[in-house]
Amino acid sequence: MSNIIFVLNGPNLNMLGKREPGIYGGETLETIGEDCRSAGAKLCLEIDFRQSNHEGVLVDWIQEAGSRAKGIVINPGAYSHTSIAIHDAIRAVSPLPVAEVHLSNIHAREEFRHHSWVSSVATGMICGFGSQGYVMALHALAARLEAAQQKGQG
Ligand code: CA2
Repeated sequence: MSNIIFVLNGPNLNMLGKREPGIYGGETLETIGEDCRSAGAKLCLEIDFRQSNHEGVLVDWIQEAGSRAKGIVINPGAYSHTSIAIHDAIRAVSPLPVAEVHLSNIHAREEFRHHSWVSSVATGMICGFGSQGYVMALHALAARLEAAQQKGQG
């Protein structure tokens, strides 16, 4: 079975590269997707890269990952700070490994961004390294998958 990783992106991330480059960098979401696919190819991961502005769509995709994927990388955008539905969806696919990623360091920004409902149910969280965080997350999931497959659990 192939090692499919869903890379999910939440609201407004389709605007990357068009506005606020000082906070989020100059890369577009399309080039982040290309970075993920080329890192995935080296790590023997098949990348399914998606973006939605809608909370319920992200919940549907997390549920779909529960049956089709070996892991999730998710940047839930502003839903990180508000969404119990995404928190519950991630719990529901446990023990599927989930890496939460933020381009910016959410702890160095406004107070309302300091709490994420996703972090407590994610396997781990990377923030503040820009688009490189997605590639770091893929490396972390690949290492975990490799360890599980060696133990016969993958
Ligand atoms: O740092 C991150 O990756 C965030 O998840 C980005 C979210 C923000 O709400 C989170 O607190 C942290 C924002 C998504 C991107 O929003 C844009 C808005 C205008 C122009 C470009 C991007």
